[in-house]
Amino acid sequence: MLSYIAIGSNQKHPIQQAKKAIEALKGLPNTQLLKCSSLYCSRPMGPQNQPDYINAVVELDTQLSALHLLDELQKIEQNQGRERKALRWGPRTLDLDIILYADHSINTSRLTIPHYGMKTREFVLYPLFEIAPEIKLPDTTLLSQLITLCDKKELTKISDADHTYNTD
Ligand code: A4P
Ligand code: MG
Repeated sequence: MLSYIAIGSNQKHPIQQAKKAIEALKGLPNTQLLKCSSLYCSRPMGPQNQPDYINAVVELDTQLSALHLLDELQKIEQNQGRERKALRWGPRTLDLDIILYADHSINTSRLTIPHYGMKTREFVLYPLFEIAPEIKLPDTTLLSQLITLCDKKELTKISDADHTYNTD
């Protein structure tokens, strides 16, 4: 299954956190990391008294079920010191969200796919567009259409693209 994962960090050296997460994603069982967007810097969505975020999106080819993939992503978040606090959209060392999982629509207590915020977040849509400009959502909406409706705000690319990872 092709799946897209959004990476977000704004604590404890976010660039390093994002790079470390990409390395961890390369090591997921029964999974290959196929593409990785540039790293982007974005203004915080939610409380404004927190640092800017580093965001990126990766493309995985995985044999894991969506739930098993979520378990693995949460392990990576824990390994990188993720604390879950009551404050909604508060700062975090690492957030890994499943944006898309093939063309599946999933609505369970633990998983909503496509991710509930993906259609309007510039820090998800633009990195995703960089690596998968042709894709459609399960409801057949084109990503290219969503991009035209989403203001880029202050999103800036901070590193060169390194699209293809050799997983040998
Ligand atoms: N969950 C349901 N669907 C999914 C999914 N598709 N992928 C459940 C991952 N998890 C999913 O997540 C809470 C629960 O969501 C999980 O246990 C899982 O079962 P969480 O990571 O503990 O909580 P959270 O991420 O704080 O909550 P939320 O509401 O998902 O936050 P968001 O939407 O991820 O927003 N500003 C900028 N610029 N960049 C950012 O990346 N991120 C956030 C967090 C706020 N502001 C930001 C950014
Ligand atoms: Mg999350």
